[in-house]
Amino acid sequence: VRVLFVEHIQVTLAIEALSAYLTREGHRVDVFFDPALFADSLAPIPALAELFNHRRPLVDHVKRFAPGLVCFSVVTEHFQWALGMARAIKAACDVPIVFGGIHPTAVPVDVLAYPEVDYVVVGEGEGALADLAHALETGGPVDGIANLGFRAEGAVRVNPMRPLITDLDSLPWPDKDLLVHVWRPLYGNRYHTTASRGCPHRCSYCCHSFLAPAYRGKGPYHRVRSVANVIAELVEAKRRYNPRSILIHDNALIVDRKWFAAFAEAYAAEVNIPYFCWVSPDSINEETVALLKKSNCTNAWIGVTRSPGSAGDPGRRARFDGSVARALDLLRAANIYVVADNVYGLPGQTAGDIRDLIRLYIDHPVDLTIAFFLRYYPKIALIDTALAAGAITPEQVRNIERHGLTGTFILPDIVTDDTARRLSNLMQFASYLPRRVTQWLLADDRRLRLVPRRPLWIVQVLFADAYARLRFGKRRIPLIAGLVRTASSYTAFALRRVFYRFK
Ligand code: B12
Ligand code: SF4
Repeated sequence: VRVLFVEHIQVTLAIEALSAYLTREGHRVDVFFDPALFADSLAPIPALAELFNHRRPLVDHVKRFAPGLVCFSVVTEHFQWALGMARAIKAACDVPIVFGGIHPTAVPVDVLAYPEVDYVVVGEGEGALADLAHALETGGPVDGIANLGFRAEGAVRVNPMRPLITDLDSLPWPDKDLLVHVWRPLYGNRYHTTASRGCPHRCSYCCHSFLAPAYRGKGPYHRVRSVANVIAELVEAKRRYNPRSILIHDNALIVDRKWFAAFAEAYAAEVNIPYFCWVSPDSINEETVALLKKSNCTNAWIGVTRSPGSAGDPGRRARFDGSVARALDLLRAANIYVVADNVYGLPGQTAGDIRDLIRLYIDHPVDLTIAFFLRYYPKIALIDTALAAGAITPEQVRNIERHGLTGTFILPDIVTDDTARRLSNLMQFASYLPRRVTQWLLADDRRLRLVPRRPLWIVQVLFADAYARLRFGKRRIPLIAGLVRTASSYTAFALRRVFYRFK
């Protein structure tokens, strides 16, 4: 059957994975990319988003391609966008629409309450989507398809999930050609991939806190591709796209050290393109840093929730003892660009915790400190803690689950306390400011008022780039160049939309 994916802002691995799988099964796949201008949670401007909306071009595309199935991969904050697009399609043509991805997986019944959605797929989508496409093509029944949710006789039914795919090598590589004209300019010819599925950790604000229990009894949750399979994909990527860098999206690349040692050896020998990856503090030691360095890892992201030694971590992130500081120092000593990722607004987190983080970055500077404000996504384990602590109300939970209303991500709408806002800004500069200045500001709440309370991330980008230029020279000035590239890509999208001629 002809299958159309509708893609929102980012080129996602999920759609590339599903496209490759359906193509191998003999279906014809196409994609419609909506840059969703001004609709991103980082800079939403509703009036402009409406002006630049891509509903009409999408409907034209649907009429032209005449799909037998339209697919959306939905994260919570894009749920309303996806519904709007689905509604536009339904108003113009009679074609079945399926929503898959993390949001429908978490709350399938809530998603199916919307009439514009015909089916949901919960969990891993390959098998269920192929079964659905096959059933629609042959006119066969859909009601027995594992992982599928649908409406039947006035009620919603969600079938049990099939076992997880244990042999990831059996899957085709992501279909990078699908949106190569988008990801190459948008990401600066950076190739995205992943070597595993699942995660060994269960941080309470993350999807794995509810996905892993939901999959209990369905096979091992954290699965890794063989080194040979990952390297073969990257060698092919090098040949085909000659990427500037590779971004490995695994939640933690170094879990099995033996696997990573083999990967690093093979990568250095056969790929050797600079790469970015996520590491967890407890996986970092002299040996793993040497392997990262040897295999040409230039940027490492590391998740930090609280500073080392803090008691009781409501985020339940992986172990945080002295390993965080040590990991930061080892990575920096190896001349790897270190990005420290922090979560603010956790229930029970205090201004004192942010002060601890600032002290951490004074003593153990990093290249970039990112601070994201917690958002409650449907079914994450932290919701129970937050409800019990009165940090959110049952009505807010209902709105998140039913309508995908999660609030903003980068603006501290959850943190209303001015001191916390100022501290969060100071933390983002703690690695760049002279330590005495930071210590002076930190020592007294009256001095802290010199730090603005509004988010300063644009200023931070300028500082971070200047700092990187000093540390690494010209070869790595990642942020401004990235922002300029993104801005020019989106301007091109906007112009194309302005001059779009309706069919
Ligand atoms: C890598 C990643 C990213 C990368 C994506 C890079 C890329 N080119 O793909 C980047 C950094 C860009 C990113 C951005 C964002 N991300 Co992100 N990301 C992830 C991560 C770590 C892995 C996702 C992935 O690609 N997995 C590999 C693919 C193959 O698997 P999959 O996504 O699980 O898809 C399978 C099934 O879900 C299903 N499926 C998925 N879509 C569909 C569609 C159909 C029709 C069907 C049938 C099935 C189906 O089938 C797929 C194959 O089995 C997940 C956490 C996780 N481990 O899942 C978070 C995660 C998805 N991200 C999250 C968030 C919040 C975001 C952002 C909204 C952040 C932001 N404000 O910018 C954006 C949104 C981007 C977008 N348009 O989707 C949240 C979503 C939570 C929620 N409930 O919405 C997650 C779950 C992390 C978390 N906090 O728990 N992300
Ligand atoms: S380590 Fe990262 S991906 Fe894994 S559970 Fe924690 S936040 Fe989620």
